[in-house]
Amino acid sequence: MNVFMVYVRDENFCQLLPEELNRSRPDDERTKVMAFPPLGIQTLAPVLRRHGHRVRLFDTCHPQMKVEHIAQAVAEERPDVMALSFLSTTTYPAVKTMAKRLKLAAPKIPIIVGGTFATMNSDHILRDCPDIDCVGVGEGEELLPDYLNNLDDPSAVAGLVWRHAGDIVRNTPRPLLQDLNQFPYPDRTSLPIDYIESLPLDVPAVLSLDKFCTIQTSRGCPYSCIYCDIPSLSQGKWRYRSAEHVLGEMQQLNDLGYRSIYLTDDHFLLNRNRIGMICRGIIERKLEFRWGCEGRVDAVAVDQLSLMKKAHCNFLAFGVEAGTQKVLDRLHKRQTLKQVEHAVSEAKRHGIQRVHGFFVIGSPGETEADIMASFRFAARLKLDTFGFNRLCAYRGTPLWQEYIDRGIIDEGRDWHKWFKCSDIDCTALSGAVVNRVRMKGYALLFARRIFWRPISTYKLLRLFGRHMKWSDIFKLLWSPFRRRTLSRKPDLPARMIDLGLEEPERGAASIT
Ligand code: B12
Repeated sequence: MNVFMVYVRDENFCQLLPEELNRSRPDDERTKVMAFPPLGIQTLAPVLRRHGHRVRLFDTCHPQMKVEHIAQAVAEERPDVMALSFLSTTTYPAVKTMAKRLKLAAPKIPIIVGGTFATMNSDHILRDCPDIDCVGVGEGEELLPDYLNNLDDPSAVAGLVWRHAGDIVRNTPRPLLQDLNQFPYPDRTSLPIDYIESLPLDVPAVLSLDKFCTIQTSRGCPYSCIYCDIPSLSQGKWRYRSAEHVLGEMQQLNDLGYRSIYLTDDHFLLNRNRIGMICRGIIERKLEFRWGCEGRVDAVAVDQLSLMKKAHCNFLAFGVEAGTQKVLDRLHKRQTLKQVEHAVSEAKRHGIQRVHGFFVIGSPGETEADIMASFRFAARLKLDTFGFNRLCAYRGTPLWQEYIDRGIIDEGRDWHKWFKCSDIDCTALSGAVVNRVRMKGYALLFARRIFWRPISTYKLLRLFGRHMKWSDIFKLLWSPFRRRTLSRKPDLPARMIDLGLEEPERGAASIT
């Protein structure tokens, strides 16, 4: 069969590289984009090919892979199936637009969607979007080939949610995959795109022009932080590929010339032995790429950090979240400030080049003093980079459930939305206050950093300066202090709209 696989993404999470950096040679057909590669479709394409299907990949970050181009290709090539893949709530509107346009181009060709958000909202999506024919719930490696084999009998496909005689039919669920070593390595060559290692920000922050890709070595996380939906998606389990299988893929990437790799694992740092085996393998095979990953602070062992450094790990991102134990406990983070300090200082002591801290602000129960305590905490830590984002509630998280229980969110009407806590929760500070305190916090953090760590600050700026104009670096540094103009009004829960509380600040004060 001939399958079109389309990765639909949020436009603000990708950016074309500036013209002067985009074409290395005049005959270069490839486009350079600052974005993460679409690992979902890259993973599924070779699996389908192994089953004898032909697959064509599209990624909407490419200037010639926008909805109109794909619709034209559909009209010309008439694939047997169109499979749309997307990650999050934020992309759902774009997916609906895509499905509508592709259906117009080829009304009889079935459209199946999959990915994290689709998995969690399958019935809702089918009720909401007539252009989508079915949803593949969960992992696609076995489900998608099974679906293609049973196009005439969708009832035979475990994990499929589909329409039949006007009803929505939910087939028996498909269990989580047990053996992740059985699949071919992702296809990173078909798309005519070079993904560029960058900071995921709204100014061009290119880190290097080396060949860059992502890799997933494990799935899931056993913890239950209130803002994360991974435990519900992965049923609280952590599954992993063997070190050998991972090293085989890394060897291939090394031989293909990749020199920068980012692990998208939910929690790479969970199993020390496995990290040890992978790192020793990288060293023994003399693989040349640098790599980065994310993880919890309580899983880091000193001996592994030194080995990770030797194996060219140059980036480590920790979910720090907050600088007060009170907020960490409210988020069910199950970590202490001491553990954070230990992990960050050990990572720096062992020479990890860039250690990043993810923080959230505007959490329920958090005061202005708590936010400033987080900034002061960040200033004390030897972090190289940091991000302070407003906490959001996504469907499938314990926090979302709490808001349903508190009568703030109406599951039936709000399922397709996501909310900043500060817009909807009266126990959180209002958005305006959070933004004001954040500016103050950043000013303190930057000042302390320049004063206490001038050399590392200079080195970091020099790294940015290799591929960025100084005006862009200045914009990057200035961005936390810019007044934010909303590109779109924030989503509000249906009940707040019913009550006419469409100003988040007022709504937050009176909904509960
Ligand atoms: C890497 C990553 C990113 C990268 C982007 C990656 C990219 N390709 O563009 C960056 C950092 C930019 C990012 C940004 C955001 N992300 Co993100 N991200 C991830 C992360 C950690 C890994 C994704 C990944 O590479 N997975 C590996 C591949 C192999 O898995 P997959 O794509 O899910 O595909 C599998 C299945 O879903 C299925 N499948 C996929 N497509 C299809 C299609 C069909 C037809 C079928 C049948 C099956 C199928 O089969 C695949 C193989 O099993 C996930 C967490 C996670 N575990 O998924 C969060 C995650 C998806 N992100 C999340 C969020 C919230 C965001 C942001 C909104 C954050 C923000 N506030 O700014 C943005 C929005 C990005 C967007 N929509 O474009 C949430 C989504 C929650 C939700 N319900 O919406 C997640 C789940 C994290 C979390 N803990 O909650 N993200």
